[in-house]
Amino acid sequence: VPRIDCLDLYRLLATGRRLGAEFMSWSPGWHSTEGEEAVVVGAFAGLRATDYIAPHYRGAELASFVRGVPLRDIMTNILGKASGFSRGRVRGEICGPPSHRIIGMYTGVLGPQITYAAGAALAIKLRGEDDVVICTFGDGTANRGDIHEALAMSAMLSLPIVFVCQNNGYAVSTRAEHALNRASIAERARGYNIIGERIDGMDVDVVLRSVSGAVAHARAGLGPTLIEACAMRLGGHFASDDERYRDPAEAAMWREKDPLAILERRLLADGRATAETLAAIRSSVDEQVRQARREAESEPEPGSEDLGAGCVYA
Ligand SMILES: Cc1ncc(C[n+]2csc(CCOP(=O)(O)OP(=O)(O)O)c2C)c(N)n1
Ligand SMILES: [Mg+2]
Repeated sequence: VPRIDCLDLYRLLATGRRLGAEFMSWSPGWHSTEGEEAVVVGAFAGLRATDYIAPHYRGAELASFVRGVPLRDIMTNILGKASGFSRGRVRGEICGPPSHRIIGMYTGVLGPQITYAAGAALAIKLRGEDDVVICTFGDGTANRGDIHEALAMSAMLSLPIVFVCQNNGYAVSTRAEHALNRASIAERARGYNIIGERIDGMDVDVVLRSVSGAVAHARAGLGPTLIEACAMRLGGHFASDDERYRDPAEAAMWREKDPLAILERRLLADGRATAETLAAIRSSVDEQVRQARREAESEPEPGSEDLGAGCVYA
């Protein structure tokens, strides 16, 4: 397991939570990562800078932050500013900057990104490098054909890739249990003769440990792993979802296992942090997000020159 300072992990989780709150108030269409921060942080925090990531759209803003993209850049891109790395052309959370080796979705279609990730893993193998690719996707997206194509090819060619299903219990209003016929996604690994593991996605230490093992396996040339990280979408599908399709008691029950609270309780119990230290981290995160928002808001909107010749239209 990579050595990551436990307070740094806490800061990453807290930044994810705070960023989500910021975007929820900004747009009624925002898809919140609340409850799934441990999956995103645990999946991406232990990587080398030269590894590639292809993050699921829900949590992609946090994935960029974990990769070291400055908050201000994440913010300008999501607010659609001309200075954002997509210059306001693509929905800002679904494509991180390629400079940080982030493979985006580039359209709203869920699934194809998984095959882009397998393609990146093939490129690494053909070049004889020892980088790895981590790809995350939702439980709903797991029922697309793309994942099977990517698994089949990655298993056959022993590609250096880790597939992490971010199972948050729902695809919009469809329960994962129902859509998956009460089966486990991790179990599918057996059909491809690769390792499959179903883990607690609310505990960042568990996710980090499991993904690190799979990364070491992939780096050693032993091929892909399929991890199913079980978490819960604590809010609606998007900010304005009235969630009439589920019992409010469900999310309330899962809130007891809030990934921030789990880490917080552990750090306090082990004496690795005091309540004051953690509160100070949360307030510095709060200030950084506010500052990034202020700076991003003052950036200019894209103009027709950002859509003209050489850009979107030839
Ligand atoms: C191919 C495709 N089908 C349908 C949609 C519409 N859609 C957007 S988000 C979403 C839910 C996806 O569920 P899941 O993969 O579990 O991700 P989650 O939203 O739970 O993070 C759907 C169906 C889409 N974007 N792409
Ligand atoms: Mg889902």
